[in-house]
Amino acid sequence: RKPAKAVKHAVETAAGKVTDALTPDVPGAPGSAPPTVEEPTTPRDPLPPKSEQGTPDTRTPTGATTGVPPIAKGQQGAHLTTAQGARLRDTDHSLKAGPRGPVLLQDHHLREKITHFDHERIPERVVHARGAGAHGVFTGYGSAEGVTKAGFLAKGKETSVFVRFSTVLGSRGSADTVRDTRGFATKFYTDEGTFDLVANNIPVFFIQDAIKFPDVIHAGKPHPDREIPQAQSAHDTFWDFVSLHTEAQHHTIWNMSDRGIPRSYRMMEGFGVHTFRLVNAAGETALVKFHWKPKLGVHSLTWEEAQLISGIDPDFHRRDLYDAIEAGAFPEWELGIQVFPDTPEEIFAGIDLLDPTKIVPEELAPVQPIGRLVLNRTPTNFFAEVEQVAFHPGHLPPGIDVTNDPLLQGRLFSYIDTQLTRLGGPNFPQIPINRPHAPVNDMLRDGYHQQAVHAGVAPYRPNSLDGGNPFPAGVEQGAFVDVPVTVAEAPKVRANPVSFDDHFRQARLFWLSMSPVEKEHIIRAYTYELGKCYHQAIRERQLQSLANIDPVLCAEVATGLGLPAPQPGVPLADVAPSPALSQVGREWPADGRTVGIVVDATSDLDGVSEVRRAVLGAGMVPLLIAPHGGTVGYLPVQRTFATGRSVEFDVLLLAGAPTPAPDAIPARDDKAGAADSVTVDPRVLLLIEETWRHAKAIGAWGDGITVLRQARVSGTPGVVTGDSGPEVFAAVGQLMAGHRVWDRFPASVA
Ligand code: HDD
Repeated sequence: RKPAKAVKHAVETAAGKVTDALTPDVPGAPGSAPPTVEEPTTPRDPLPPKSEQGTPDTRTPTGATTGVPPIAKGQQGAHLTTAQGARLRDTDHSLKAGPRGPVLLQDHHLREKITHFDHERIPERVVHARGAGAHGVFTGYGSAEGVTKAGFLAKGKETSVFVRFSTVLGSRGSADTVRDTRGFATKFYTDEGTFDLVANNIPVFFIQDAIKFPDVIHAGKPHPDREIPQAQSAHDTFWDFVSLHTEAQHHTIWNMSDRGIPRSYRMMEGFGVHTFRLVNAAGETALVKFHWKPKLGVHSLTWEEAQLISGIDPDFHRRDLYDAIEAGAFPEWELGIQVFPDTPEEIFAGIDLLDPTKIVPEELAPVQPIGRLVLNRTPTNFFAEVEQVAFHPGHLPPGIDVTNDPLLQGRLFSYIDTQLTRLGGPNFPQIPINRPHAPVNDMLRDGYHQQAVHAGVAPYRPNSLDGGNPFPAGVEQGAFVDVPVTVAEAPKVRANPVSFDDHFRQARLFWLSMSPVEKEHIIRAYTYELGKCYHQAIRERQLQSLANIDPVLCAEVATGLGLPAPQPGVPLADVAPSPALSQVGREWPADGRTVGIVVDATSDLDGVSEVRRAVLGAGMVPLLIAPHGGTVGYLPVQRTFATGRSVEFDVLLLAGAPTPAPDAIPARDDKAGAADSVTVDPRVLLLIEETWRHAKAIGAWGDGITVLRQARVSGTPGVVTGDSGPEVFAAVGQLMAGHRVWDRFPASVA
């Protein structure tokens, strides 16, 4: 593990005090290191090449490694040139007939520069437009060898990967923390061909048949007349769809749960959703579902945090991913599989494995770990890598095959089709980020943006002109062989199996598996979203679905909407809860969490310095929040009362009692601190109020204890005090393992 960035920048003085702080993520922010950029002078030697910035290798020879082009390019040569390589004398003035005259059409550089700029954008993805990505490495455990011959899962085998996380509904510039499903797409550059596991953070999907995908997305996207709301499901068309297509109810209850607002991409599970078919070296098959399990556990924001962050830091998740990797806190997941026998019925424990709206509870089929993913490198160029990466659920290596899940079957068509428009033609696999690491030897030729200069005259086979090459491979040469599954003789129909008709059982299973506080959040989310709908009929129809899931859920939401709760329209399913679905009640590592420390000139600075060291030592990030930028004593400040907001911190420590600045917004009367002589800056009181409301731990020592009293939170759950900073941080650290102080949330339902 790399030393944390924070550690890298910390400087110890002779007295052993930490004098420099974590480099803030905003360049030029208080406390950041002074800029080291040199003023432009004369041509300099090119910088050493960065492999990712090289000119793409335009050949596709056998055995070529791809995605890591060799030659340097981009702001690294000494002299500016045109796209044709002619050196330029001036790029700031267009060619004119005299300094005050008209611009001349013959100015090629002007036209080339503007034309290229005019075409810099490509169409955003029709779904999952907003995302962030990172490179990493996957290491197989070897534990899957009994069920699949896929070489990248062999024990100790390392494979390069690229992962892109995303939201579904919003545009490219939308906020990260909206309530939505998250995409979790992984490209494994295996030696046997690329494997794309195009997953989500929710294990089921809205619809059972891909033919409805345009419909559900039209319903979720902004209304076509005003193009609002952006990146939201809280509007009429979404709820119109999900209340009319009740197969969507299971996915929707996951969206309304805390899973819809993850704390970080690093703290999300991933699910392949569909059942896949694996085949081992002996040709035996098994059905499986893929799961990603995050090392840091599954954690979420509160809805109010998510909403505040959408304004305060719309790039919250993108920043978090980037910062964690740069700091050496590499995000990690285990890949696991649930394994089911490949029977002709494709049913396990009564659950239809071809129905993508159903899970198999982990209690019935445990998730067996088969490998580890570590993300350890941020992209060099967002457009080239994150924007241009193209996934496809049909990119499969030998040993992994598809099933007849009708949603998966439709996806197999859609992903290649969408790239033709988005990436401008059929040669997108030649874009560096998409190039397989396995040797490519295809007979695909020509087309827009062809990068290869194919030699030879016979791109067909058999041929006698190019030596007969290429030859088909057999199983012994590692060929992908479609599993010869028997297809039942059946009439051609537009219909689903009857087993797909059960739309409420598993939504109820999910509801019953939640802790009281998670249930409360679900109730509030439904009440909020339906409260944003304009049409009464849609609310009433959705309430009917909630009644079919659970009468308590329905009654609570109905009360919030001021509507009567309908009776269940179907018999309530008799299901056992699945404890594995709850996010509450376990303890997890707190790596990479952010600790806000309020200080002022009167604070115990040596104590603060010690706490900073302890926080860094625990793999977390300390951020000092002070009345002003610069330094407090010898300690550099990262956030001021003007720039800091509670949502950025996972916990808050108070080491001082900052008094209001002359221009501060006056404190509310009821917070005026009647009991204490010192009046605390109201922005600090707001920090505490929000931190408390969002059920995050708070700690204080010294004068900070006075502040707790003024904020009227002393003695409440998850608020700890002590004689020294390190003592308080140790107690707060324990609370962080549970993610939040759950006792602080009201829970009206059992
Ligand atoms: Fe999809 C993108 C995940 C159903 C059609 N999908 C896309 C991405 C993810 C998923 C993570 C973003 C990939 C990236 O980062 O570039 N999609 C899923 C999952 C599904 C699912 C887990 C159900 C289990 N998708 C689905 C269906 C269809 C599509 C049923 C169409 C019939 N999805 C697309 C697409 C996208 C896409 C239009 C948009 C951009 C792209 O493919 O490359 O083809």
